[in-house]
Parts: sequence; structure tokens; C-alpha cells
Amino acid sequence: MAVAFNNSLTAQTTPGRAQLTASAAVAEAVATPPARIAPNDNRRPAGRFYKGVLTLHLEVREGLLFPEEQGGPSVPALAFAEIGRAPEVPGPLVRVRQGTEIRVSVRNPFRDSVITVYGLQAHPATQDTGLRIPPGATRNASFQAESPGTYHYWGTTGSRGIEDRKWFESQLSGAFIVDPPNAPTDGRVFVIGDWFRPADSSSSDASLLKDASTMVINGRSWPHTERFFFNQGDSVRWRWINTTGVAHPMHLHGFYFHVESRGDGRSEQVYRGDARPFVVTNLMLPGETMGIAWVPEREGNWVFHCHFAFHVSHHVALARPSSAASSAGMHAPRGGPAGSHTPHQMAGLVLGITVRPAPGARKVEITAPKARDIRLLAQISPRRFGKFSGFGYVVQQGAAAPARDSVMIPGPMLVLRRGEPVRVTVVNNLPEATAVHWHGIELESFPDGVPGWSGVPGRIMPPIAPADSFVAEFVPPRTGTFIYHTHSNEQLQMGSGLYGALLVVDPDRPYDPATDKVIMVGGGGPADSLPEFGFQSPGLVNGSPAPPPLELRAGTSYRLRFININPDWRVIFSLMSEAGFASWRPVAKDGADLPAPQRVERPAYLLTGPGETADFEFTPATRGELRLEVKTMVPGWIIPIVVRVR
Ligand SMILES: [Cu+2]
Repeated sequence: MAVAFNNSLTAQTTPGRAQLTASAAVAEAVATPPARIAPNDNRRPAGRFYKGVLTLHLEVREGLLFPEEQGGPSVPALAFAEIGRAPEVPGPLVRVRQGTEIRVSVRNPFRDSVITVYGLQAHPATQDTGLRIPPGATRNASFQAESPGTYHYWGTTGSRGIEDRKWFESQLSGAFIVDPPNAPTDGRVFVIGDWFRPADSSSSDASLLKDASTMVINGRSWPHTERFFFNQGDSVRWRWINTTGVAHPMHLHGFYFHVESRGDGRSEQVYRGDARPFVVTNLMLPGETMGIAWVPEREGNWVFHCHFAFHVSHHVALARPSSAASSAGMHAPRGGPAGSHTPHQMAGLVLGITVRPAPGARKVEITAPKARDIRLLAQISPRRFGKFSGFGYVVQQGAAAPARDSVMIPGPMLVLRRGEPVRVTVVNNLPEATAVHWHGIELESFPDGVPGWSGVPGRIMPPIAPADSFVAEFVPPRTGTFIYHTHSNEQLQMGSGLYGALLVVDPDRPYDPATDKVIMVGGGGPADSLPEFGFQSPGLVNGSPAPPPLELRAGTSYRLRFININPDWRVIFSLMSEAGFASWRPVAKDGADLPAPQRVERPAYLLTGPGETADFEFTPATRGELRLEVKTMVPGWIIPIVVRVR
């Protein structure tokens, strides 16, 4: 096996030239089939613990990872194994108490590839030179577990960083947890993995002619990820580790969570009390970690997922339920014909959570006789983006339905009042099924908007079929900046315009457009995320590629509400004068007001992931011109907004 593997590793020096397991002839010469890589739920600490010392023997193995059904599709990958056990993705869990001495060895079984493993060292670590293991060798590391925290270890066969590992080594990652003395050690640990093999157009193997991609949480992809069952009122503590080369804005439905720590794998920052971010979405960059705590307060089915549309799309499913192909101008919904959506329509980075009602818990009746009625139509406007349709919302005014092609992108801003019941009738005038998620709103599960999943036993929210409608009732409990958006086929539907701002205000402090400014970045057509359409624009600001100037008055305080609901791009907002960054005061994140210690004036620079909102107070001191820059990571994609202060 090592021979077959070495051949392919050598071939990989020319990117994309070979499969992990080389030719059929070589495979035939290998006596044993490739090892099955076991998904690792990170519950069993690896190694042997004796008298304050953890001894752990690891090796790197070749194997097949099955992120979906057992017996389903698999992908070849390198994985860490504890010697004597199956290789695992993520790698064996290193979990010890502070003060433990760790003696770890790593074996490199391959004949001509050096493996370098990072992260097997004491924390915090200012630098990491890695444990370099020559071909056929074993190397040891011995160190003390010092600072408690969430860390990781990872390997590469080249000299690549965690951001640019090749597909075959992308799963060489494991969690490394140091628990403080006397604290519980049962908090769950999740490792996000990304396996992406680009197409090789020169291959004679048909399976290599197309990109292949899977994204996993603890070695599994939705709907095969572990299911979580909690009781109402439980206290949940999770540690997340992003071992991929890309960012993930991780979003929780229905509840806020506290971010208790953030790290880069080598060291971490711990937040306590009022310093803890209180959010529904936290952006994790490559190599980053986070510790979060939350309380499932309401019963029903919920999800915790990455908010990049691509990372939960059919592109990261190995088994496609049916042809998800789209041809120019025609959009086939994934998962089969319109209306056939199931919970399986999502893929990749999604966890399912079921909250059981506490005994005697109050049943919330959400049918309020005095609810405010809103009729929201999801419609199509042909040729809105060149030859492609816009998908958008429109609110019906009066008895007559709006024209079938009248859509707004973004959708009309919904301004709700805190504590006032609202009843939104969503009418689907699209040619495919849809659903609306009320992003950041603490509501009951049924109207939450994940078709085939949201709800309670016996009452699960269906996908809204074409020409059908759905009534979402809720009472927004908190003032702030929120989002409503489609939760179906997001790459197409959200990319093409099915998103809007949702503000919740206090009845005695109504929304005032003169001082309250929403800056919303969303998709600019299907091209931004569906490669088959060709790359066009990654996004629009308030629906425009060139928004009008923002007119402000010196000495007046403004609330700037930033929303990133772009399907697939991080967005940076910065407000600048000629002298550099202006300064603003953060006042809210994801709709929740910030506690006083976090409301500190700072340079006007904000990095966001999709699914994040942030509010700032800005008071221009003097007349003149400022520049609000909105940009993505796409080189050259920048939308400047002139800010005129009079
Ligand atoms: Cu993601």
C-alpha cells in the first residue's frame, strides 16, 4: 500500500495529476483494500494516561472516508490513526487536563514523502516549526499541556500552510483540547473539514473530469452528521475547530450563543461575562477555533450551519439525489423537481438539533388574534441580471396582488415592533419550492423556515410549493437588525435576490430613515455562486452596483446597520476620510444590543461573514466628504459609497 501511495504523492507534485490510489495495476498489487476511515465524534480521548503522563502513538495512513451513508460514496484521503486502530477523520482526539505531560510519536510510513505535523506542542505557542518526519521514520515530541483551551494539530506532505493544503492531505487534522483543572471534560468538540479535488481535464478516468467536493463536521456531511437531542433549558457548551483553508460563518437558528473563546489553534483569547460576544453567527477563519455556550430555550428542530451557500449546497454532496444541473437560463432546483424538497436538500456543514420540551413547559400559542398581517410574495423578474432572472420579494399593498414580475432586490424592508405579533403569509410565485427564514429572530421552531425540518413532532414545516403559501407567525422579542431570506436552494434563490432587511423597533422609538441607515450586501445574480453561469458580480449594495451618496449632517448621531447576506463572500465595510479610518461606536451585533463594556469607539473597519449584522453609532464631527467602502475578497470587487457631511 505504501508503494501505491508514494507513487501518487510523487505525481501530486504536478497538481491534479493523479488519484490518491494510483492505477488499477498498482491497486491490484496491493494485498489489502484501502483502510476505511472512521468518522471521529471526538468523545474518546486518544492514548494511554498513566501517572500524569499521556502517551500517544500516531501514524499517517491512507484510506477512504465515507462522509455520507455507510456503504455510500467515499473519497480517498490521508488520515491520522492511533497505531493499532482505524484511521480517523478528524484525527484522534488529544484531550488532557492542564499540567499533563504529553509524549507523542508520529510515524510516517511512506517511502519518499516527508510529513510535517504542526500543533504538537505546549500552548500558547508563538510559533510552530512543526515536527518534520522523514520518509519511513518516527519522530517524538514531549511537552506539557499548559494553557487550557481549544487547539488543533494538523499535517502536510509538503511545506503547505493550513490554508493551502492539497485535497489528499486536507483531512490530516485533529482536535487538541486542554481542560482546566476541576472543570467538566464532556463539552463536545467539532472539527470542520473540507475536501476539494479540482477537475483534471487530462485524466482518462471519467470520475476525475469534474470537481469533487465534500465538507464534513467530525467526518460526516449533512444529513449524515450527528443529531443532537437536548432538553429545554439545558446548558450546551461546544468547541469548534476550523481546519479548512476557507472561512465559515457558523450560524445558530432560534437562539443566540455566547462566544466564550476564540483562537488560532496556537493560542486563544477567553472572554468572560460582558466581554463575551452574544451572537447568532460567528465567522471562523482558516485555522481558527471557538468555544460557544447556549441554552436551547424552545422545543423543536433547529440547525447550526455554515452560512456560505456553497458549503451547504449540492456541490458538497457526493451522492446527488438527481440531476442538479442547470443550463443557461434554466434553473433546476436541487433534489429533483420543484416541490420535492426534503430535509436532504442541504448538504455539508449542517448539524441538526432537536429540543425536547421540559416537563410541564408552557406551550406557546402563536395564533394571535390581533396579529399584524403581511403578505409577502416571492416572485421572478425575467432578465434582471443580463439573461438571468432576478428572484425577489414584494409586499402586497391592499387587496390587489402586485404584478407577477414586480420584485424588489433586496426585498422590502420589514419594520416590526417588538412584542407585536406578526403573521406573514408567504406566497410562492416561483417555479420551484421555497421557504423563508427569519434570521436572528427568537421564535418557535415551526415558522423558522427550514423546509422539511423546522417544527415539532407532527407539525413539520413543509417546503412552500409553487403557487402555494405558508403562514409564519411570531412575536419578535428583541429590537435590532435582522434578515429575512430564503432557506431553499440558496445559491440560486438568495444569490438572485430573495433576501431583505428585517428591523425590529420599540413601539415608542419608531424607525427614522433620516438617522437610521441600512447598508445591505447581497447577491448580484446567480453568477456569483453557480460556476456554470460564469462569473459576473459577487454582489450588490442595497440592490445596486453603484449606490447613491449617503447624505449626513455634522453633529447628528446616526445608526448604521450593516448586513451581509451575500451567499458566498466575506465583506469588509470601512468608513474613511483622507486621514484614514473614521471612528464609530459598536452598539449591536446580530440584532442584540451590546453590553456597555463592548461599546467602545474604534476605527471604522468591519469584517463580516454572510449571516452577520452589526450596528454602529456614527456622529460626523465636521463637514466634508467621507468614503464608505464595501469590498469582498474578490480582487477588484469594491463598491465605494460617497458620504457627504453637510
Ligand atoms: Cu462554510
